[in-house]
Amino acid sequence: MTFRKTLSGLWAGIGATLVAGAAAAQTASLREGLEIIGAPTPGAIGFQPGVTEVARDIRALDSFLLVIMTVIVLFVTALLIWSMVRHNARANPKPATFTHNTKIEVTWTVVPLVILVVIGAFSLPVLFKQQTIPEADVVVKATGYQWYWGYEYPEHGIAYDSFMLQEDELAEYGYGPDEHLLATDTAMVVPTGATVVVQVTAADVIHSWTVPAFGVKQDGVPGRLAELWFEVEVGQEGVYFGQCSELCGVNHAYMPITVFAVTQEEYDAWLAGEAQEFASIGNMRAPGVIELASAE
Ligand SMILES: [Cu+2]
Repeated sequence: MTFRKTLSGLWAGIGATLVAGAAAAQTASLREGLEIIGAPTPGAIGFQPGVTEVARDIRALDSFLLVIMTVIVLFVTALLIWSMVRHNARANPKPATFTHNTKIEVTWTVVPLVILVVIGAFSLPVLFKQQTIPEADVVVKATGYQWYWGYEYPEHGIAYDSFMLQEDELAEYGYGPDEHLLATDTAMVVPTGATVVVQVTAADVIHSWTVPAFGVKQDGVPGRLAELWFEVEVGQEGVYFGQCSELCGVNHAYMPITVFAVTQEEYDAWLAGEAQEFASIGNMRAPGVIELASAE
């Protein structure tokens, strides 16, 4: 580890401690009124609830593909069984000698082609919807670090880091033991009913910002600024969890993502409070973060 890195780590530590104190108070008060919606359920095999249009589209696409896959599996299995019964050595002692059948060959080329076109016709619009970034109401920058996430609200001069809570810290922040490995000390806060654009990047290695209930996943690549968007439906105010989804080192499993989706009024109040807290501590930031920001 170089001296600069050590120094930057120290600064990050001091900054994080001060900011965590301020942000934790804000976060704790927001947490009280929020139900946990986007979380994994032990033993479940389905998706987490989808609270954005894209997430619901993805779930619909998945159900649609499951139907097509089931039909194909049943058809192929039936064909195999029929062929084993009908064409085994006992039932069919003298095998046929022909090697080509134009009708069948055309059929097994055209039918899969049609199936793929049908699948594409339903999946490409969802992909385009996901990848076409609309005009943002709220912009948040998410930076992946080994091993935590940093959030910035560039329009409001707010920046803080978000660390996973240890088991003995959960209760203090309003979480239960089930939220261990999911809950973080601070959270990304977004309003419902607004288009949120998240700029995703990373400071060291590749990470990936993912929240299943929003139907979003985007790699954060050092030196690049990628974007994703979501709009949490009004009425779906709650806590949503995600995970870093790109293997990024030894503590990859310990850099979860917490998002609070709150009403516009709560969001505005939080912004005002956060901005004040940051002004009062003189916008202390880790030099590493400042370098990254000014490099853009
Ligand atoms: Cu990671």
